[in-house]
Amino acid sequence: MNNYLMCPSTMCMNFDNLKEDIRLLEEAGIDIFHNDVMDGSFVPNITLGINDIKAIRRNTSKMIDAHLMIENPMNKVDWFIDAGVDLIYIHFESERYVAKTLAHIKGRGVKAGIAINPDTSIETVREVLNLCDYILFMTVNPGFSGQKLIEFTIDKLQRLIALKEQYGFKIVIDGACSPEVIKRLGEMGTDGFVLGTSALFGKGRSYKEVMEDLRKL
Ligand code: S6P
Ligand code: MG
Repeated sequence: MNNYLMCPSTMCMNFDNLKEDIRLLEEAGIDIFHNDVMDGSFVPNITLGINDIKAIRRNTSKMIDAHLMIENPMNKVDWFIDAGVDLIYIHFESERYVAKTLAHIKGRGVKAGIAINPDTSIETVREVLNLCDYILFMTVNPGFSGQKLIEFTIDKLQRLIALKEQYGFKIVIDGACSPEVIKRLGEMGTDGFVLGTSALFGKGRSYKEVMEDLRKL
């Protein structure tokens, strides 16, 4: 059994029956609820907001994150911390004061991380790696579920994995994490995966059955 951090993407959940869906995912052995927050400006889509995250928080004691795909997150991270998230990812391109924002998040006792877009180089984010507890490594352009993995990101992933020991961060992959991708990138040294339509949701089987197979990869 692997112990990858398995992070279901909550925007793929059944919001008609949120409480029960959370319970079923917990029972299936997931680790972190991954909450995609989009503002329709930084990315061309709008998804979860503060009230959705508060509802998820009320119904689980598991770790929950907020993946902020919004402009100028510095002004807004406190809203998410007050809503009870345990980990916040911000995008380097969305914020003028990245280090200051990461330090602020950590100062409030919450884990912090950056999300690295496919086009963003490690050199661009190098100065803030020492402030990151987690890195959200994007293998698709942010905005939508159900996309195809962008293959040229894998070379960069290899180089980021080589820096893990020096900086002590964990790497979570976001986008197109199918069972094949989880096996391949897990063997390379990745710590966790966001589970969306490629691995977990809409498979016509219970979360428990699907997760049992994913744990064997
Ligand atoms: C995309 C977002 C992701 C997706 C997830 C969906 O902008 O950040 O978290 O929800 O990647 O997974 P899949 O398997 O449908 O690509
Ligand atoms: Mg995400």
